[in-house]
Amino acid sequence: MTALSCPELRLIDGFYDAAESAQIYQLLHGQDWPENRYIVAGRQFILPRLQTWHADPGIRYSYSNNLLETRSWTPLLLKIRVQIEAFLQVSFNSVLVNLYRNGEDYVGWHCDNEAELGEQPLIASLTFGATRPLQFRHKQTGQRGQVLLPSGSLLVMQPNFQHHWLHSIPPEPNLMTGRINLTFRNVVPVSEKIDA
Ligand SMILES: [Mn+2]
Repeated sequence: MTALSCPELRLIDGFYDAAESAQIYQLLHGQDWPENRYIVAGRQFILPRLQTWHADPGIRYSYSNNLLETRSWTPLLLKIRVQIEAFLQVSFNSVLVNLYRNGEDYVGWHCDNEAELGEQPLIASLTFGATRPLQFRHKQTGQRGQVLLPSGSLLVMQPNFQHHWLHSIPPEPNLMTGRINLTFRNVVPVSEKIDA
């Protein structure tokens, strides 16, 4: 199964060209990365990747608040946000930055369906650095597929993708180079949730 047969995924290859992508990777890689050991309910666990979370003032996200401090936008992240918003005609108020340092880093099967993302979460996912496959698995049928995410590509996860599919980035033990992934999200502010 290819991404084209998963109608809830749209891949734009070369959203950034190779030179821009390499520069963005280097700049993001040089940011201050926090420790990836977390204490949850008194137990320590190690996240198999490094993460930072950046959001507009007042935006809270339970996933990140459990693990991560909220950072403000850097000029680079803001510039990319503006470009993605203009291209997709969608607004985002936050971005989760993931660094997969090499093929040992991964993310297990999950879907991004936290309540704060609202009923129709559209997520824009940018890749810089190593090409990794995003695997997906249908929640009901078990149907599986994958899409390769090259450096500079933009993957749009349409809202129903989170409803119907789980996704993962599996480990690749022989891969020595890193991948940085930006996932732009729109988190519904707490006050709007109360009013809704
Ligand atoms: Mn995800």
